[in-house]
Amino acid sequence: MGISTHSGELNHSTQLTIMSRLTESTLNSPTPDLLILFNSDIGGIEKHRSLAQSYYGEAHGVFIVYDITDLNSIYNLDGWLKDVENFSDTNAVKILIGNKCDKKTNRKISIEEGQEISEVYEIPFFEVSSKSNLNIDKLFYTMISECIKKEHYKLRRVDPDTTNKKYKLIIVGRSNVGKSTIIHRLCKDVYRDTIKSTIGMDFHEIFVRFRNETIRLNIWDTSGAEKYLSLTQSYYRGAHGVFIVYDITDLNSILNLDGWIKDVDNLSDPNAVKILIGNKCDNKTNREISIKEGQKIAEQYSTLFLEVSSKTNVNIDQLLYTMISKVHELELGAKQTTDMIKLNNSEDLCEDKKDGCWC
Ligand SMILES: Nc1nc2c(ncn2[C@@H]2O[C@H](COP(=O)(O)OP(=O)(O)OP(=O)(O)O)[C@@H](O)[C@H]2O)c(=O)[nH]1
Ligand SMILES: [Mg+2]
Repeated sequence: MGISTHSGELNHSTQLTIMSRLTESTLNSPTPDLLILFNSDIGGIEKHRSLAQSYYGEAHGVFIVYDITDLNSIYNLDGWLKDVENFSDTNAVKILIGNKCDKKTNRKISIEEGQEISEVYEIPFFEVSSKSNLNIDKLFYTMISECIKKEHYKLRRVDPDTTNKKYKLIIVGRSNVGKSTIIHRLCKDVYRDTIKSTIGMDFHEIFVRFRNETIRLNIWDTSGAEKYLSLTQSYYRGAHGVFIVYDITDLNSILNLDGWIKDVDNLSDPNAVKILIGNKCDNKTNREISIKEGQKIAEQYSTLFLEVSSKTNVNIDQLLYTMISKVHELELGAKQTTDMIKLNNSEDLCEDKKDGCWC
């Protein structure tokens, strides 16, 4: 694959060296950027495969490339994609690329086939041609903006503080969907595989920095057991945000979502931010609920939506960031409305006191 870079156009013959050039440059860089995997010209590339494996851990983004004119180039794609999954950071941005899309007459792999592969591995997909400069800018723009977004979502945890800003959050959903493991990941940044089923309610407090402010988060982790339902119901009041969780590997976990969401609507503040979470998205082989189905449910109930994995730490930062920024946004909106009401009232007052007005 050729890539347009500041140093000029790189053509097909240089492709074998690009990866090592890139990886060499990452060696000297404190924050390595992107790792590019080429899946053509297999003989030479196989040698690089083990070299690549040692760089995955540091990469913020990985491009996995095949050649749309060469069927062989997708035969061992599975191996590369498995390597990426096993060796790279779960938060690294991955993009599948079908290169040489200018060579229409020699095409052996259709766009639809490329899309199918990308859907199986749940990564974005682009067809590009470096020769005719097709989609190259878009590809790099997508990669870089996704990498920046992921960095942006990281909220710094800080020591307890006497801040006045306190958000109450509550997490609900059927038993075993992974509520406690999500909260554990959010608060302690670790995954515990053997968490005991929650008895009644657990409380966690963390402090995070958000837009130059410290926010105290009071997080209530509820039990999904039927017998604790009325206890959970008594905790919605005053909550700024509610996480409603289901398990993407368990169809039963969405069956009674309606009940949970009705409780949230009836018992929490009308302005409470609601996020529907499809947990355990690492467990692709046992998936029973697709992303599209999750999105549809979220639309139906007017909630935000994210698929996460507390096990492999996928989208957990984004989850907390989204919740806090939405609560913050609403708070700001409410404050502006209050300020406007105050202003209007003072204008009324001003009208009343036309003579000798001092306001
Ligand atoms: N594969 C996978 N398993 C997970 C994930 N999150 C949680 N689990 C597993 O799901 C099981 C239930 O997790 P919990 O966090 O205890 O579930 P809960 O919703 O708090 O359950 P209750 O407290 O009984 O309401 C545990 O065995 C976890 O290891 C995940 O992201 N991926
Ligand atoms: Mg629990």
